[in-house]
Amino acid sequence: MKRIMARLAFATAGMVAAVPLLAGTAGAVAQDGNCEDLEFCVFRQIDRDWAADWKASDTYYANNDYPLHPGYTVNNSASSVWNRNPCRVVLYNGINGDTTGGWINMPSGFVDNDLREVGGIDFNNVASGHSIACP
Ligand SMILES: [Ca+2]
Ligand SMILES: [Ca+2]
Ligand SMILES: [Ca+2]
Repeated sequence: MKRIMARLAFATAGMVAAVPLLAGTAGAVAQDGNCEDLEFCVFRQIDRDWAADWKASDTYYANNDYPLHPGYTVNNSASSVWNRNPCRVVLYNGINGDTTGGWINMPSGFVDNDLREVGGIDFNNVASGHSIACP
């Protein structure tokens, strides 16, 4: 299942070369460290432990700690992901939507429990932001 979804994500990655840069950090809803329906979540640990959860885009992880683990930055530390948002999410290696170091395109429902291998690449400990891209 994981492999199939990862392959799907990368099959579409080439078609979004011009990734829309959405305005990040809406921040209207507080993060609580619980990955719930409608949220996009990254996790510091493999197998989805230590969640950082969002309902909006955030292209700058350097000012985010894991809500239940203060002092542990989200930036360059995610090891698994779960997209529970109804829209596609693009996860960036770079801050402010920079795709230079790569990105992952994740349809709604996308799960990867170990970012050390996702779609043939190592995306462990590099994610620095995401955009939620609704049609
Ligand atoms: Ca939550
Ligand atoms: Ca942020
Ligand atoms: Ca990074």
